[in-house]
Amino acid sequence: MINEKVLKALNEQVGKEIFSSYLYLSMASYFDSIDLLGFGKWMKVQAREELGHAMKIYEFIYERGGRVELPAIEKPQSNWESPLKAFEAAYNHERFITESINKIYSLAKEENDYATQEFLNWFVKEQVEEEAQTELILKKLQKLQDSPTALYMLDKEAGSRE
Ligand code: OFO
Repeated sequence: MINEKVLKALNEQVGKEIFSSYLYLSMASYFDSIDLLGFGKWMKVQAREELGHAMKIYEFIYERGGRVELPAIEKPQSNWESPLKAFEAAYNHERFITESINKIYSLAKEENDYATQEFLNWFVKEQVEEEAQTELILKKLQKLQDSPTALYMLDKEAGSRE
């Protein structure tokens, strides 16, 4: 049976992952609305991955004999000043998620919940990737210096994400 405090934190994390998906879908909609369809696609792929993260935790909770209770999901922001600002927000959001995973990890350690620590190792690794891939695009956007050609190229590159 899963530890009650850890279960509560995991349930909250399911909500955070679903919110991540919601936020990235909102960013996809922002990019599609300004005809940056490559970034729009990138964000849609990301939104799907986030739902996958939520489901991974969902299944783990049931494997451990817990009960999933979904929290309320807040409305995501729907507009950004620029592609750069949207990616800045995406990068900051990933850092927030990393912190949240780390906190659950610490809690599982305190509660001697070895199974959850083992389970969270996948997320710890995944967050390294998620931060890195978002930061890479952010850095490229910072270097554009308002060049529409460079933005077009970067949009095209982002659109190749499967
Ligand atoms: Fe972006 O990794 Fe889940 O939230």
